[in-house]
Amino acid sequence: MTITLYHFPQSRSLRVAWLLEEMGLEYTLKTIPAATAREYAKTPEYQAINPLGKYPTLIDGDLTMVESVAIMDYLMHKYDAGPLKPDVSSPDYGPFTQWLHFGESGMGMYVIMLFAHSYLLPEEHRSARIAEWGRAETHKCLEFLASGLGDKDYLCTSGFTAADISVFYMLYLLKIIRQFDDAPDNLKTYFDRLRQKPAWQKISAIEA
Ligand SMILES: N[C@@H](CCC(=O)N[C@@H](CS)C(=O)NCC(=O)O)C(=O)O
Repeated sequence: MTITLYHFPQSRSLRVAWLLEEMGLEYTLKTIPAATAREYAKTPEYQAINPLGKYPTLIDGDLTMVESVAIMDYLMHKYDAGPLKPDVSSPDYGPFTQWLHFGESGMGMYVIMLFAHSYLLPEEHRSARIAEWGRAETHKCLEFLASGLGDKDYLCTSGFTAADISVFYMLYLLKIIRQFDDAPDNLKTYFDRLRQKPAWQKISAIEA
């Protein structure tokens, strides 16, 4: 079976690439340069595999999947995730599942609203009210995450898991748009700890 990941640097495909590295799976990375990613997403070639025109897309044999966290879940169930996914019998399993999804479903909308209305959109299309709403809701998410982390090194008591990869991506986006400076101290230390991971260093160094 050949795994192929369509990757656009700085996008959510980083989550999947990081997990593939940590799991030690063989895969082909199709990196689409950031400058042409939107155009490439509209081509018949890419539309045939992802009509939404988003990244990531994962192909595993006959299977094509979108949605970064769903892809992570799939990979961890299909292949040996080792300690990256606590066993269902472990007390960590519930928190693990919560944080894995919180990274996208819980935080994603607020972080993206803040991202879009303070950074991504042309200034004339930005709304200060939406940015403020996104900032306030993101702040709540960060406080919640910080209390879940407490004084642990990672979200699960067992150690580093895929849940850390999932939430890290949102912290990374906040860092890019300079909205992470007021984050709780334990989250800042956590972010610095995660970005030292060799697999993150490898995939985040891939040029756009
Ligand atoms: N919920 C989806 C979101 C996918 C998504 O919005 N990806 C962004 C990059 S992070 C994208 O492809 N944006 C390009 C565009 O919207 O044109 C996931 O987690 O995979």
